[in-house]
Amino acid sequence: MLSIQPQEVPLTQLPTAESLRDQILHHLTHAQGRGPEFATVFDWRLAVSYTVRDLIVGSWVGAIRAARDQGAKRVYYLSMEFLIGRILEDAIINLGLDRSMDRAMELLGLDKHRILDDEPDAALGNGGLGRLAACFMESLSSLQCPAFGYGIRYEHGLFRQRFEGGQQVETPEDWLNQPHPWEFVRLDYSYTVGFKGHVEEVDGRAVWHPGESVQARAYDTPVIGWQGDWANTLRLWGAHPTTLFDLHRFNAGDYAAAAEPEALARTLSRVLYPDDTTDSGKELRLKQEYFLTSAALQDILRRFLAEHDDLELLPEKVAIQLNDTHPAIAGPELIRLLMDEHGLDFPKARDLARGVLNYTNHTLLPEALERWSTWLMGHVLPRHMQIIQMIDDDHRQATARPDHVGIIQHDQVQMGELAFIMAGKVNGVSALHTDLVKGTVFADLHKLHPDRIVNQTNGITPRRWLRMSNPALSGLIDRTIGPGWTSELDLLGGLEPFAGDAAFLGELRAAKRANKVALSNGLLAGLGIKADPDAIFDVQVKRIHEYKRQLLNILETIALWQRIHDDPNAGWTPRVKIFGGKAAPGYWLAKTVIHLINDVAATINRDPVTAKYLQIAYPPNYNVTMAEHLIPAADLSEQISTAGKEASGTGNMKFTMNGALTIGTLDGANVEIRELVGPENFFLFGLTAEEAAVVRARPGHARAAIEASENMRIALQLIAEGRFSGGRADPYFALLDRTWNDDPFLVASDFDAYYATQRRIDQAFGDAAHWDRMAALNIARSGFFSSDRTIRGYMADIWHVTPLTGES
Ligand code: T68
Repeated sequence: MLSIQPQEVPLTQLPTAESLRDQILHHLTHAQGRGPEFATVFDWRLAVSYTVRDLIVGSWVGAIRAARDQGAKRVYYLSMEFLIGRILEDAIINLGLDRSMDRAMELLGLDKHRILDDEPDAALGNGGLGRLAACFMESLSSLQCPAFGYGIRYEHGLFRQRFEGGQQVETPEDWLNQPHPWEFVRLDYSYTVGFKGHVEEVDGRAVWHPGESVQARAYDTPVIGWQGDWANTLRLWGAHPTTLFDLHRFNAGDYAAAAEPEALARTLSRVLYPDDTTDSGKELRLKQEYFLTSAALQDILRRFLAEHDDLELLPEKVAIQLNDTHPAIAGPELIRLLMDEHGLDFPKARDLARGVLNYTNHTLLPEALERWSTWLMGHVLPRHMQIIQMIDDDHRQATARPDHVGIIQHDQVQMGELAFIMAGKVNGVSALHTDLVKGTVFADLHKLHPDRIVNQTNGITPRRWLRMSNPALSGLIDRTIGPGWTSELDLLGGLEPFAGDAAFLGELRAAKRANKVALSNGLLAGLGIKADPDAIFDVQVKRIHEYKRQLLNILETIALWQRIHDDPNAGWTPRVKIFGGKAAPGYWLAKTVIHLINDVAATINRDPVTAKYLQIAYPPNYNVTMAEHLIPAADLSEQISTAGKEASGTGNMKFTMNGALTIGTLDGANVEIRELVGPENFFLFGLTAEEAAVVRARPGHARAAIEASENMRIALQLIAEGRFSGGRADPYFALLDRTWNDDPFLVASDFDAYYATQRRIDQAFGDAAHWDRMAALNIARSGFFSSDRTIRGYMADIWHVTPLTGES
């Protein structure tokens, strides 16, 4: 037993600038082995990071000890993606060190921005789903809820994007080719994960003999909460070979084959799949999903059994959240561990598994619903295929369900159905989305289990997305209502009376303008684009996908350009259209849209007649860090997905909180944003989800809408003439053909409403006082969209956990 007292202390007193300076110099010397006169920016960044890290570990170890000592229920968030971005500045802010660290860097003669900018983004995710997981981790710590995030330590995160001739080119991302100061490798927490092989029956019990295996090794990163009192663990698994090297094959001269075990293992945690909301169905992806899930569940059971000796207590002590179906193999895996390793019978194992597992659905798009052929599942995970069959048979018998309902359909394992059937609770991510989940994808299962589906509208952490990324605005809010909003975002409501206060609105405008000037300077330096800070900054940043309708935006831009060009003196409101986002490398049509935006930008930006009124910027390689610069500088937020297609959106919330107004459809969380900020402070357009379904079913809907819309015809005609592509139209034939003849996302049917709403926005922007008032009300009423509120909802309705209080 422990006979010595713990040495680490939680941060009760903030260090002074002088002590930070000394610690930085200490780490520079002792961790980096450099004197200040020889140190590179990288050396300094690591020294600063270690200094900050030292101030986190006390709370971290304390939090882990408190949870263990109190035998607390733990929350486990299983996700194939954690889109973290940079860590250093976030940690500085949450520890409350921003001022003293600024001063410490000054004392050392360091340029703070150069140091912060040296850190690569941890880009271990594609988009919203991965970023949500990162916001949730931060809120879990800020709320002192004992939790672990489990994911994969991808060597290569989401690819880097550049443009060549306007087209997307992908190159590998390489964040781990340099030391990563935030992680702690735990060689003592390693688990074997098997694949393939066969199942044998021994004395009536199944014994799985895997044909391949790898070792999952834990790499831990502390996630510090607001004010530094609590840190949870993000545990990412790295894959390593179980047998290092095949010496027999090596000695026989077959050097490549000798290294095979290593090669197999390393591919598992090598690279993040870059497909967002599409199911690529590859064997490696299934293996990655099982690798994460099995390692996490083995770790969860190990921790549970170290504290409790009765497996019956599992549901009381463990809550597991499956972030989409990607870790849905958790149901069969937990049953397998409980039956094959701990000797429980199937009904007991099933009930315990259902007592701990919950599932979040993030999409209704049919192409995103994971399905694996029973052949592949049986080949890669033969024991799990047997258990899936048992779960499905058991559910059929228990519910007398219709034949078309169930996990296995048409020789495919449907992971959504598997996750649903094995979950205590299933949740959607916005009110509208949850209703659609109940009414469409899971309509039959919902009828059989009417209490299972609940809603938890997404949220974002105000620490990163307001306090850190928008110091100008957060400073104003602090001065106006005090800093309490940072942890109780509803306090932003206190700004409401100031929406009529000219002095406050003036400062709000000044803060926005400062952010716009900074962005404008960046666009000039990076892209050579002259963005007038007094123009509307109109921003659409997100993955490029047909349903998100960047095409609608660029077609409107083309039509507008033509109108300005025809009549330049008609009093146009200057606009800068800003796009950002990546397309999945295999998503050809999305890549065509990127090409089109870049082609259109190149033509329009050099038109001297319209230059004052319209500029287009598409900086490459949109990521979390770029979002942190773009969102605070936006006047207008584009949330224009086809109604019924965007499950929630979280970018929409970030813009609202930063005082941008939204042009949007009644989709996902836009619906709730509009209700809360007030319909008069939101620019709504377009078909509803119900209307969209009706129009989509009408043959020739796109052609009819195009024929009725002069503006849309102008835009399509210019593309067809090759006006943006050197007289050649062939790059866009397929896109035009699809727009005229298919248009599943109803760009044509919503075009005129969108164009007209943009012109209303031109008018509204001209009335600065009124615009500022609307912006202020958007901020004041955005408190609901804190991920603290979301996490409190999960804690109360799904996990049944309460926060802990720190040291026991
Ligand atoms: C997003 N989904 C939703 N998926 O599109 C968005 N998918 O509306 C929602 O706000 C967000 O989840 C959070 O709930 C995704 O981001 C993926 O990234 C993804 C990745 C791999 C496979 C499938």
